[in-house]
Amino acid sequence: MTPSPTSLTALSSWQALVSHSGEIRQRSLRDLFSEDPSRAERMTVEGAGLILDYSKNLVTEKTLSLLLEMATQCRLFDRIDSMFRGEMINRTEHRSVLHVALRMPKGESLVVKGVDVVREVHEVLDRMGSFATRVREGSWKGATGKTIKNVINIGIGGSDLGPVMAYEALRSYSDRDRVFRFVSNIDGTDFVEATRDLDPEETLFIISSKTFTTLETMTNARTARAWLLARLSSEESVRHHFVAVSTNAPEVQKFGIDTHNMFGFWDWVGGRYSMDSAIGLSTMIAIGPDRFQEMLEGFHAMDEHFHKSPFERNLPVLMGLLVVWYTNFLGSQTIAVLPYDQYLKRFPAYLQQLTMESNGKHVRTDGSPVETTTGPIYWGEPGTNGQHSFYQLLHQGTRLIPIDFIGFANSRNPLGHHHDILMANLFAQGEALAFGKTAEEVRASGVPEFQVPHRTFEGNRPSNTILGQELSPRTLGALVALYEHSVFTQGTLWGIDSFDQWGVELGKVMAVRIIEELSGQSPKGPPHDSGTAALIRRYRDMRRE
Ligand code: G6Q
Repeated sequence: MTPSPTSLTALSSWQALVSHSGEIRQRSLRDLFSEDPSRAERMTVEGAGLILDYSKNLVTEKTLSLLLEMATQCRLFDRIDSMFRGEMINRTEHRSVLHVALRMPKGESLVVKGVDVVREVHEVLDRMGSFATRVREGSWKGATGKTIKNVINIGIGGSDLGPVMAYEALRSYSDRDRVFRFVSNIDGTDFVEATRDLDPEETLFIISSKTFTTLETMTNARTARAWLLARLSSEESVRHHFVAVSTNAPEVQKFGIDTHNMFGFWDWVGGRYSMDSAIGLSTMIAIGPDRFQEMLEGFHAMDEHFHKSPFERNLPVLMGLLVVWYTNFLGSQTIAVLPYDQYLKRFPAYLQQLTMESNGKHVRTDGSPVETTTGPIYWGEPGTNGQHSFYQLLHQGTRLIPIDFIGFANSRNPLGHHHDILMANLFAQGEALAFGKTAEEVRASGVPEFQVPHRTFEGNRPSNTILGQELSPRTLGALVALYEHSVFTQGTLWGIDSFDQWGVELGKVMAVRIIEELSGQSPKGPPHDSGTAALIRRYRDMRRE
């Protein structure tokens, strides 16, 4: 039987935080900063090459000590340690959760159920390295002897979002002689647009699917095979143009992919925690095995920091606790992630899965209802574009939206003053949001009276600033691990299983049933509601063929 998680709301720290939140609502960041000139210095921590300045949050020393006490009362350290030891903490799926083993250095060992998983990880990494090198050097040829110039990853969810995000983030390190594309959507447009200008003889498909049964991926994979065979009629050519990343060797073989060209991983790697496993094969081909290794080192450095640093200086723990603070005590519903780096344009989309699939849960590990609101909605866009769009609501809207600003001291593309202007905007936004502009200040600047309310900024809008040297593979690894572990911290406090995703099942099952009906088969199972039935009828009437 699954033991009941700690009752969060019964904890003394919870009760104290409830009453303390009333005090904090009366405080302003202006006051907190003017009362304590060393606030920013005290509330800045460093780990794995990243700096987190959390001073512009609606917290005092007391808030932090109560949040840290709550983490201790929820036995956060034991849970972290259980994950690192490979215990079966994903209880609803009876699995260990060992993405941290994917980035342990060669030579270390972690034995789970009698198997040294680190050794297995490095065996796969070595095979990936040889394959990636052959593609990069041009010695892996297509069936007609042409060099591979195009690499297309076909996958969805965790088998797509990480690879796309990492490719975009590390594009400046990538092999510019090759085209990298990603097909995920079942919408045929995705495949057609990704391949329309490519030569099948020069194209390699990586079919990335842990299960190798996912409807979208397998449909796209079969379409890719037909596209290839329309040019190269021999079935034999498939093995030159398709490789697989999967845990399901029999299905890979059935598809016609040589299992020598399959790169495996394990049931203890969750899809959304898999970009540093073999699912990262496209990343490795793009940036090369050495850079991929640097990315793993960045992940590992943050893992070590999370496992070994005291909570009060622990970046993921602090960020996770702040999310719980805003979500449960100050009533915020969302978190905005605003990277001031164009290469991170897909980072918010990646984080949406990581955070919301992990912590969008309504029951706890023992099946009992959660006691509090859980996973907030994550969203975002790169700065400065967002400033000319939704920042109005951040500055003067009626909602409390904590923000994570992300920026780097150095640009990968130094160009005149661009980078200083970019970073000036990041710093200015954090400052303006926190301190605003009072009516008196507005008046003093000569604004006509009728405009004063419109041009007043109440401030007190919280943000974190995450700063790194530059967006390198190592920094990216550390940044992703920072969010992975922040999610884990939040999930532990809420007592939920952050590693399952049962909520995506129902819609999948219902779609399969409706697919049959759209192709003319009579409905099976219980009747649809009248609205859905009418939509299906209308669609069939409107469809051209
Ligand atoms: C992630 C989820 C989910 C999964 C996709 C693809 O944590 O499990 O997004 O990654 O459904 O699954 P396959 O890799 O099995 O095709």
